[in-house]
Parts: sequence; C-alpha cells; structure tokens
Amino acid sequence: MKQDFFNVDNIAYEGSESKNPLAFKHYDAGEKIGGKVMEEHLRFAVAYWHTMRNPLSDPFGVGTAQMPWDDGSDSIDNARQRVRVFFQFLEKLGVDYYCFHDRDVAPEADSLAETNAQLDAVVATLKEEQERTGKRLLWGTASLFTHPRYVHGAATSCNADVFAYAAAQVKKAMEITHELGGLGYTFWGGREGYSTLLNTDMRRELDHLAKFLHMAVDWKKQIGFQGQFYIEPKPMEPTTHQYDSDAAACLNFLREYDLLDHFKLNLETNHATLAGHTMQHDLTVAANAGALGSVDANTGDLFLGWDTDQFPTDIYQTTQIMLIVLEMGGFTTGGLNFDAKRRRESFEPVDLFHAHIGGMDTFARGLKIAHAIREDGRLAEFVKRRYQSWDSGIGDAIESGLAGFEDLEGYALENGEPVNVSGRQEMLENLINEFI
Ligand code: XUL
Ligand code: CO
Repeated sequence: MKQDFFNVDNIAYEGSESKNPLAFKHYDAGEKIGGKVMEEHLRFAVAYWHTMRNPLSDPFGVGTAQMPWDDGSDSIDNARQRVRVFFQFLEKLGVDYYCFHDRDVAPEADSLAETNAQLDAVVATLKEEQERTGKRLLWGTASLFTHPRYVHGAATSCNADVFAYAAAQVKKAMEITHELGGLGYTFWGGREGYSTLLNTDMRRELDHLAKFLHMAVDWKKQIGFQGQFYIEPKPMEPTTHQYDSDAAACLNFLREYDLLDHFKLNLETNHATLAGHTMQHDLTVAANAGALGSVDANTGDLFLGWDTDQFPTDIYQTTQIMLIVLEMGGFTTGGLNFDAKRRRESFEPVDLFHAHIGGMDTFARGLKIAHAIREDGRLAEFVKRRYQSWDSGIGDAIESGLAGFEDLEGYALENGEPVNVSGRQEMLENLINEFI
C-alpha cells in the first residue's frame, strides 16, 4: 500500500545497548537458541481485534484510539483498507502470524447471507495480503458474544434458534480459516456460561456445548481442514461463570464428552490469573495432558480484578512460560498471540509498536533465560532428586502396582516415622534470579 500511516521504519534488532525505543533490544528473529531460531521458538502473532478494532473505550468513557486509516464506516472499502494497514503493521513489526474473529474483519449485515458475502469480500483481501507478504493465520475464530442474539450464550443458549445461528456462523468461520490456510481454530466460550443458576439448566447447556463441538469436528473432517482446534479457558467476564473456566475444567469437559482427541488448549495469562491460578499452573495442567496448544500472551493488573489484557512486561513471568514451552518441545501449530491492548491513554498509532516491541522483547528474554536454566540443569536435577524415593524400593513398588495397603502397613510398622527434607523454595527462587 502506498500510504504509510505509521511513519515508522521496519523495527530492527539493535541489541541491549540501544536506546532507540523503536528497536528490539533482545528479540533477534534469526538468533539461534538451542538449535532453533527465536522466531520459530516464539511464533508471535498479532491480534486483529485489539490492534485494528479496539477503540480503547472503557465502561466510563468513549474510545481514544487514533486510527487515521479508518473512516469509521461499516463499508467494505474501509474493512479492506484496515486489512492493508494491518499487514503493513505486521511487515514493519516483523511478525509472521495473526489471529482474527470473523466480525473483526467484516461487519454484520441485515441477513446471514449478506454477512457471509461481506466476509468473503474481505477474506479475498486477507488472502491477497497473505500472498504478498508471506504472513500466516495462526488461528481464526468467530465472535459469538458481541451481537445481542447471543445474550444467553451461543452453543449454550436456552434458545435453539440461537444455537443454529451460531452453528452457521462457526461453519462459515471455519471455512474462511481453512481458505486462508489457518493453522488453527479457537473456541472461546465468551458467553457460554451463566449469570445465575436460578434460570439455568447446566446439564442441558453442557450437553449442547458438546454437541456443538462434535458438529464442528464433523465439519472439519468434511471440508478437509487440518488445523488444530483449541479451546480457550476463562472463568468469568462477560458472564458470572463460564463453563470453560480453566485448563482442568476444559480437559474434564473434553474427556467427559469424548472430544479430547480433537482439541488442545489455548491458554491466556490473564484468564489463568482470573481463575485464581498462575499461568504456569494452567500451562502445566495442559502440558501434562498433552494438550498445550497455544498461548494468548498478555498479563493482568495486580490491583484490578478483570481482564485488562495488558502487554507482557514481566521477565519472571515470560521465563516461567518459556520453561514450560521448551519442556514440551516447543510449539507445533500454536504460538504466542498478543491478545493484548494498549492502555486508553496510549492512543497514538506508534503506541501499537511500543506495546508489541515490549511484549516481544520480554518473551525473547524469557526464552533466553529459560534456555539457560535448562542448559544449567540444576533446577531439573533438584526436582528429579526430590522424588528419588520413588525410583527404587517401596516407591518403585507403589508406582509399579506391586504394593497394596497391607504391604504398606507392614513397611510403615517396620520403618517407623518418615524423615522429610526441605523443599528449598527460596533457594530455587534465588537460582532462577541468578539467570535473570
Ligand atoms: C477474550 C479473549 C478472546 C479470545 C478469542 O477474553 O481472550 O479474544 O482470545 O475469542
Ligand atoms: Co484470548
């Protein structure tokens, strides 16, 4: 596109000594860390909804974001213009992937048929821009929470007509994701929950949600879409309780309804913390089940109890995330999608760069530190040694199923009071800080 709305050069890696705020200090796409280059480890994605569509409003005030490329209309020309500006942003930032909701890229019209036609028109531009730049769609999704028809939920609505409408919408969203060569498709249950149990048949709603996802699995096969399906947990907001509340709840649901083979999880930091967990906790739960697929990279605010979707700036946090990602052998279909927005006060287009540069550098540091911790080996060795009583003797007999209650009673009577050793939490915290 001819016009440059950002007046920013391509963001370059300048090293940690650089004082240029529009340069990477730590993210060097081509730098090898343990046999793989940084861009392959981190697989950054930009979220279309925050970057192009978030006006930065809050419950008390209107949007402040300056979008000189956007005429504010619902026209297809304007939607296409946004797409071109978005790809210009990806190019300047040097990020290879993006994610979008159907309604982020094209507006709803008066009928589903018209809406789908509008979507197709904008998808053609997305495709053109993908081909021009080589950028790829990390995952697509459908907004099943914005329109008033979804007031009671989508797949879990009390209204079967709404379920049908949502199914039609997801069918189309899957088709365009497939057409764009998307590597995945995400289901975030924005209103799949309740405000009060007084009016809610939870059993029935969960059965319906499972039916919906089975239909999606069937449609995936039918159209030959090879991408990965993800569920993105979140405990609340917009509803009081969302069914996909955390990683464990999602895994239980998927297992109960025989869906586990078809889904992995897309975990978002601010959602995990809203659920009362650390991000490491939810990542570990998912990784243990072989279901850690992708990450929505952001962070919450220590003092605000809602989804503030801030850009990650905490090296300690990104180190812990990357320790788990490296331990599972890295991302395959997934990546680090910045589901994050600038603060309302950061309303100039250049702030989009500052925000993403900060997030990328913070993850680059987390990656390097996590890699160094793993190379050092002391942390892993400590954990291994902590469980050494299970490697032989009675521990081995228990793990191998060779001991029952009677044997263990005999063992305890004979061996007397067990002797414990320290967990050394503070020592390990110091060890992590050695690397930061
Ligand atoms: C909302 C959220 C969504 C999903 C995609 O909190 O995280 O944007 O990532 O629907
Ligand atoms: Co998200």
